[in-house]
Parts: sequence; C-alpha cells; structure tokens
Amino acid sequence: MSQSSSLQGNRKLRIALSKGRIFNETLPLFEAAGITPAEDPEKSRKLILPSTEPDVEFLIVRASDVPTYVQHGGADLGVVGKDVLLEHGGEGVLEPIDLKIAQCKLMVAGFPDTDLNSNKRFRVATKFTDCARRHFAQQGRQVEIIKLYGSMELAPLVGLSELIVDVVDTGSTLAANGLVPLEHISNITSRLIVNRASMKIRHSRISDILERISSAIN
Ligand code: PRT
Ligand code: MG
Repeated sequence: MSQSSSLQGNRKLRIALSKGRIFNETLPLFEAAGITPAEDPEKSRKLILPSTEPDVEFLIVRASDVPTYVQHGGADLGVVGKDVLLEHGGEGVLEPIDLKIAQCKLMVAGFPDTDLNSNKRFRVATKFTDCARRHFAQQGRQVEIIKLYGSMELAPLVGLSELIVDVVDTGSTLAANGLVPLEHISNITSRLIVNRASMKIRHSRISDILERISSAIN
C-alpha cells in the first residue's frame, strides 16, 4: 500500500508540525512518547517524514496551515500556537493538551507616545485580523485593520499603521524598531490538536499518544 493511501483504518497516523520553533520544542515531547522523526526536517526537503513508529508519520506544514490540515483530516494530530488557533477559529478540531511550549503573548504594540484613549481611528497592521477585530470591538473602539503576512513591526515605521497586533516573546524585535507593547490580548502557548473524526476512529492509539505526551509535560 502506498504511503499516501487514505484508507482510514490502514493509513499511518499523521501529525502536522511546522519547522523551527514549534518543531524544536515539540520534539522532546514526542520523543518521550516514543515517536521520533526518522529524518531532520531542517535538512530534508520531504514534506512527509517517516517516524521511528511504523504507524506514525510527520507532515511538515506552514504554522498557519496546521489547523486547516487537522480540521479537514489531512492530518490526525497537529501542534499549533494558540495565536494561530484563535485566528483559525478552531472549527472541527479538539484541543486536548496545552503543551506549554513556544510561550509568548499576543499584544497590541506601537510607538511609546501613542495615546490609546484618543478618539482617533487607529490603523492596525496584523496577520491576526480576526483576533485584532475582536479585541478592539470588545473595547468599543473603531479601527481599520490592515492585513499583513509578516514583519508587522515595519508597518508603523513607514506610516502604514499606528498600531500592530503581533506575538511578542522577549520584546527585543519591538525595541529594535522603536516600538513598545501597549496592550495585552492573550497569553499564548502551543496546543496539541486532534481531528474530531480521527479521535473516534483511532481512539485507542491517539489516547495512548496523548497520555504519554501529557506525562512528558508534567
Ligand atoms: O513563519 P510562518 O509565517 O509560516 O509562521 P510563524 O512565523 O507563525 O511560525 P513560527 O515558527 O515563527 O512561530 C510558530 C509559533 O511560535 C507562533 O504561532 C507562536 O505561537 C509561537 N511563538 C513564540 C512565536 C514567538 N514566540 C515569537 N517571538 N512566534 C513568533 N515570534 C516572532 C515575533 O512575532 C517577533 O516578530 O518572533 C519575533 C521575535 O520575537 P521577540 O519578541 O522575542 O523579539
Ligand atoms: Mg516565522
């Protein structure tokens, strides 16, 4: 049978991960659960990596695509930042475990002299358009949202917006660009997510993995 066969009972269990920070911080947890990728995704160009477990494989996808793969059953499990999950909406996925990795904060940021209480209609540059819209709506503030795909910190520097909404860790990227955090929206950690149907169909195998990962966290 081919590796990509979609025969439900027979095909391998698929875990969607993004490269970089999430992969690096997730690896020890999967190792503790006895599942290790057989190849280094930073060195391989393969998008499907076999694992040391014959019935499990890893899918390497863009961070923001992880919930979409899991929602539509392209992957059974996934690891994703809560920021990405909030923006996706979490439809069709279960979120059983907070992995407590890749911690950061979703923040409103801008220049230090910004008066957030002014009646000005701020322009907000962000890739988290839904989160930003919700945040400002809750406060009854009218803003114009400008969608970007990355490097949000640049937008205020060139007058594209007064504010940005982005995840902040150390704050050094903001500081290096003369910006400061102005408002906290949400604490962010990565979550293990599971496709709803997979959770029923492959219940015992998935529960076993969830249990082993949970005990690795604690
Ligand atoms: O790269 P791509 O656009 O595909 O996706 P991505 O950039 O969202 O992926 P990745 O791998 O960079 O981040 C994956 C997840 O890690 C995010 O969804 C967050 O949940 C989490 N995370 C934790 C972070 C950070 N910390 C973080 N610092 N994601 C991004 N950053 C960025 C931040 O936006 C800033 O521009 O890193 C930069 C440096 O942060 P400072 O504050 O430490 O300077
Ligand atoms: Mg990135």
